[in-house]
Amino acid sequence: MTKTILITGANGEIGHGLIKKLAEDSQNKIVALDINSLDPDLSKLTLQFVKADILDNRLLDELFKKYHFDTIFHLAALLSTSSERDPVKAHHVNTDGAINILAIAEKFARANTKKVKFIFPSSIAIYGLPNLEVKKRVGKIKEEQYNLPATMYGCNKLYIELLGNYYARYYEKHKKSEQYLDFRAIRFPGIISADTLPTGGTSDFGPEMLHAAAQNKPYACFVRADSKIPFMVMPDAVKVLLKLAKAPSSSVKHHVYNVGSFSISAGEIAKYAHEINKIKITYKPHQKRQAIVDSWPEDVDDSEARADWGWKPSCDKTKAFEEYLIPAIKARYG
Ligand code: AKB
Repeated sequence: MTKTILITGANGEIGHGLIKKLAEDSQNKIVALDINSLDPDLSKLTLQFVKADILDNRLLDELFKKYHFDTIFHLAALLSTSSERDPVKAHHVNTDGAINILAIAEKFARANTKKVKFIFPSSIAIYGLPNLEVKKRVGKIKEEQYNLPATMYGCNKLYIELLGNYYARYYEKHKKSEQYLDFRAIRFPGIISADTLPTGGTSDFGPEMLHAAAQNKPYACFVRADSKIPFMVMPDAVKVLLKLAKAPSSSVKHHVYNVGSFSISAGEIAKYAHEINKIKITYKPHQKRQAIVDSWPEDVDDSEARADWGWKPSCDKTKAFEEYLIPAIKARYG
């Protein structure tokens, strides 16, 4: 059956992987929205590309009227480091952008008596561990623990999770047995892609180090070697978004899930980078960025996602580096 899908922030890292995967099924009609131009090879995979601001309500309204979206992947956001540089702007882009689109999606779902799926990439940034001792002790964090973010980005993501929950439940109340806005969120770890580099995140030291090695450039890492957080490779990030979007409502028992793959320190990533090229890697911790990474959990407990809708990453740590990242990044830079 044909599905119309809206992807916001389509030209970002996840957007790249997601558009390519969704376009493999000709039944998926993709409308992509981004404030920047979309790469031409992606643009041709979409029904329409709209260059616009996520805060442009009138335009969003028109798009909903025209396409009657079945599913929305709301990817548009400023990442954690960019958000710390301009917290007020981050608040506007991240939370105002989200409430606009949530409210419009719900309005159209209700007006057309049609269920709309809203898939939202939240983040491990919603967690805020008070110190390294607690971080070590907690280990694999559960969804309900330490929801006290240290960053504006984390606050924004946590609030959007709550907004999604609000809109989904609010409309349950208004139309007893039907839930129009089907809000589903994933708390992503850091993501590493062989094809693209992130901009403005704090988990960026992982992908940056590997891509620097492939270009034979020295790398000054902005966190200590022992800084450890969970990561996932891009193909698994796309896989989990699609898996959650496809899961039957009966198996999605919560609005928000942790999803894990592997946990790794900057020092361990450096060892893998050296398998690409023996570049010089130094550690020059940036006070604010280090504090952000220290406040994020070492790993996530994703047993709910595994039990409820069968989440299972394709890559463990060894497979992620030896079979995907190292060969693909080497190939990318020749
Ligand atoms: C960031 O570093 O801001 C993101 C994230 C962990 O959500 N990659």
